[in-house]
Amino acid sequence: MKTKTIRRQALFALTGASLLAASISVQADNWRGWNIHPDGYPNTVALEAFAEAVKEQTEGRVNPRVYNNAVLGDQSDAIEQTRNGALDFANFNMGPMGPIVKETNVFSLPFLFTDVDHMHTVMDGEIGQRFADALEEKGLVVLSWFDSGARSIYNTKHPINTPEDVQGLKIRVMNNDLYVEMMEALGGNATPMAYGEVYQSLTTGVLDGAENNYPSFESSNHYEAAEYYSLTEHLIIPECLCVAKASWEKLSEEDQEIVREEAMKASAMQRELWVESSEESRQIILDHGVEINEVEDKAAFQALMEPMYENFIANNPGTGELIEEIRAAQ
Ligand code: GTR
Repeated sequence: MKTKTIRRQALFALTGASLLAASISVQADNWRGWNIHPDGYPNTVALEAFAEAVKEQTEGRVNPRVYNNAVLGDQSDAIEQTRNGALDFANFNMGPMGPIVKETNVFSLPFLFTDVDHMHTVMDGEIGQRFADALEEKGLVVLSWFDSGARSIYNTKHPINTPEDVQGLKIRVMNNDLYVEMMEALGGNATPMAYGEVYQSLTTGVLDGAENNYPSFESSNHYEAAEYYSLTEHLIIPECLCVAKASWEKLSEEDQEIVREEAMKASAMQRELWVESSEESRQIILDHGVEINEVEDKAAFQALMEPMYENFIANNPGTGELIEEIRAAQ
């Protein structure tokens, strides 16, 4: 009899505890975060540190979880899903953002920034804030800006030294018409494709090449298929750490402050890791036997981009001044 009562009391206590747990988890914002990169990539490490710190600092009120390797969908889908609040946060590249937030297309103009430091100066200042405002109007609250180095062309055929070397190559580009224009101006055949499909397309010969920075060329294993990496450095594209506006607005001011602060820390961490990781990736690629070449005459590539700039400015009023402002912000 006695044992039974104890058991019943224990059962009751257990039910009470699980009810309490259930009510806590109802109150907690369980955030789902989209990430295209694998484990160990600088962005992944920074996003995971962000998730952990937010959970700790908000005492579990916000509980973010990062889903790696684009398992929640390709980048263009994920941007839409975050805009409509189906996903809560993400690290997005401004390339595939262009078709959705038109203002960000300016970052897809080749050779816009002179180097990565220039990009950071612009994004961390007043001009960057204007882009954050444009993204917010489309449902994405920018918390901080990440690095994504400079993108260069790699392919399975030969080193690229001049635009003539690009002639006829089937090159994957990110999902944005501006990259089709860019590649065609160089004489290549542009193929827009989701990141996750590129590896197989390179190994089966559907593609001759693609373009990306060191850490992505390495972590995607594209270097196993493409043995020529030519440092065209034609695109330097900022990335954001952003939150769905719907998720953001549910937070108290105090929690918004915590989340923003942790995102700034994550950005500092990502930028630092980026530098180390680029060097490590370069070494892995070289050890594998990939031929890396400097491109001496980048001016020849830049000259072919002039019509693209002219079209862009003609089709997007006000961007001529903006481009000049960005260029002057050194
Ligand atoms: C990476 C970037 C990703 C994605 C990818 C791609 O460098 O970080 O967000 O844009 O390139 O080429 O699709």
